[in-house]
Amino acid sequence: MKQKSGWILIGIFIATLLVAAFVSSPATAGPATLSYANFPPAPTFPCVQMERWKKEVEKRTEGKVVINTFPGGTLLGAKNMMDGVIAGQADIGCLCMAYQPGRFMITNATSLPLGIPSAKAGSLALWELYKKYKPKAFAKVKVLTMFTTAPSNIMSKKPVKTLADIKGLDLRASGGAAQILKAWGANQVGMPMSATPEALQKGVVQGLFSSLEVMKDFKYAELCRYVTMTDTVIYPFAVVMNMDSWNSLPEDVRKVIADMGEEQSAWTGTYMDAHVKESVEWSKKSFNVEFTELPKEEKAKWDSLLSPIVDEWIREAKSKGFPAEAIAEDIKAFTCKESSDK
Ligand code: DTR
Repeated sequence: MKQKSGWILIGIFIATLLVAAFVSSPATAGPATLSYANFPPAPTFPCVQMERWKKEVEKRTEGKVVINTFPGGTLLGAKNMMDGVIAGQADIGCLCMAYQPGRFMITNATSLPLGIPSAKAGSLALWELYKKYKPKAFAKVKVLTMFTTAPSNIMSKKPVKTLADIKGLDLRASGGAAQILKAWGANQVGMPMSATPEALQKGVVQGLFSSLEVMKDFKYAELCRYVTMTDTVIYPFAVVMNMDSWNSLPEDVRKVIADMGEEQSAWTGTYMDAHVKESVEWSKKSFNVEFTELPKEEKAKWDSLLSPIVDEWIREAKSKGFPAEAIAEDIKAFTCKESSDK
């Protein structure tokens, strides 16, 4: 009898060891699988950069990670991206920070009219800004990369050549860009990019204010036959990861991913700048879209309406306790450096 219970105890001991070994070594359980949510449709630039990142991470981690991508808001939408990732509804999410202006005060300052000339310069300046200030808004997530669009221009169903033409015109924009439209006298209508095709189709808006790659990617050229070049303001994006998901990854995988932050930012900016050029050519060729450069005098009038925006932001950000002047100066300095260096 004694011998039998001894064997039972040994059996329980071995079984416990086996279970413990299985639970504590996820490496033997196969690759880590991560979900990556995005809000716009697959052919658009936030998703193109997502697929490039997925491919590179899977390659560089040699099969230790598998990333399942969810474009088109199939897992999380434009406005619940950040909170969805924090809550663990997706491991990774790509968000346009401009859609939540008050939430990301520091990084959204890049969408002030500060003269960012390209997506590449904007992306790298934004990444530097993030690294310098490490904003509290991101304390609950691991930030994987940040990037910006190319500067925004007006795409519309009717020609806009003067301030009189834009007065009262229903145009769609979000965040910092929204303020700019208001300053020019447009009737600004706020909504994420993912809601814009329907609004244009139904005539809720007569155009939009964004980077020009959307003329091709969303086929807006079909409806908006006029573009007014303002080259004003960029929209900032972030890619964030759930903190528990991040902490559960093996050290070497985390290193590969962390080391890709700046590279992915530059890659996306470069892709965006080239794709805007392609989209402009495509729009001219396919739909005979008319592009208007504002004459110098007219442009000066438009620019002068924007000058109070930065001062107003500085006042507001300061009242909330942010080092507002330093942030604005840093954005200008980082942009200058990135425009001349790279
Ligand atoms: N300009 C911003 C962001 C943006 C630009 N291109 C795309 C494509 C897909 C989603 C968002 C964006 C905007 O107008 O929302």
